[in-house]
Amino acid sequence: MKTTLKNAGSHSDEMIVCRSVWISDVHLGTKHSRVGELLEFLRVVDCKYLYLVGDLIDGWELKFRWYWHDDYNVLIQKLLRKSRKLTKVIYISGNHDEFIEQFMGMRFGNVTLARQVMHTAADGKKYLVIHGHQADGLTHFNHLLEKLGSHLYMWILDLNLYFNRLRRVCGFGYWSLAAYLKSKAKAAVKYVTEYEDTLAAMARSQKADGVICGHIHRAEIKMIEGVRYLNCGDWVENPTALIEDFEGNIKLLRFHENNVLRSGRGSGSHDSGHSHQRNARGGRASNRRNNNRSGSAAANAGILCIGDEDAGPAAADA
Ligand SMILES: [Mn+2]
Repeated sequence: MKTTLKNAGSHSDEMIVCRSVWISDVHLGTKHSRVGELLEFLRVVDCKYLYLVGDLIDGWELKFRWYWHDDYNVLIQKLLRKSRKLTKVIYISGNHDEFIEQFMGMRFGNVTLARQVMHTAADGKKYLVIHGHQADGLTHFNHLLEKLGSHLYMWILDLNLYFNRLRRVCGFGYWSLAAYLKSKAKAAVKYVTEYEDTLAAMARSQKADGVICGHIHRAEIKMIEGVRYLNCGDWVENPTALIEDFEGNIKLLRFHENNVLRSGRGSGSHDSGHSHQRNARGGRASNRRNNNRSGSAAANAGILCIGDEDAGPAAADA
């Protein structure tokens, strides 16, 4: 898995310069975490806001069986290094890394920890950024079932690994058993729909234009009754990321099994944004927290607001 992104599609040798990046569900601590590919991605991406939308570290799995690869340290160092430079790194807690919640309010380098934030895109649109497991409590999952499900899921991924080795030997391409099972199981389909609707409702209740989440390992961009629903997927099964360009367009990138980063579905139509080379750099404010400067303070009281300092038509100096 050493192929680089340099020969990825038509953007050869280019950096992906963009305003924001969202990734989630890296699940460090499980052997299925695609850290190598994530490092490749982070090497070529240059952004102002980097969101880790929960489940970066899999505390459940680590508690069960300690597994810490050398690459994990490289990844953490890379994230910290980015946060010391020009990237604001925001680490949102998920259900597998709830333990970070006890550190809320503390600083790790320049990394901001939060349960949820309100992101203002370059076009002034507001997005609630949240891992999404909070919606489970509102549906029908209980905690025990959830943990059981999580182990079953790991087991299916194990099975998937062996199965795909066999497929490769026989000359077939990659095929995800987990994705297949999820698409076939009626309960899973119902769960996903309920999940998406609940998240969209959460965004609506906070007067946001959309929601950006993770948790269900299913990358997606769609409209749900007037609210944009964006799920940044995962780095376990199908590595994906959401990226925002300097005009506020958000699109999905899929980092495929064959190591090609391709643009996926999504309403954002721009290419990877390198035509807007660094035009937001000049206006970069310091790394101070900017939760005190919100034009929509009434609607978003108590929630950390990020990105509003350089958003809106006035700030988009393209
Ligand atoms: Mn999760």
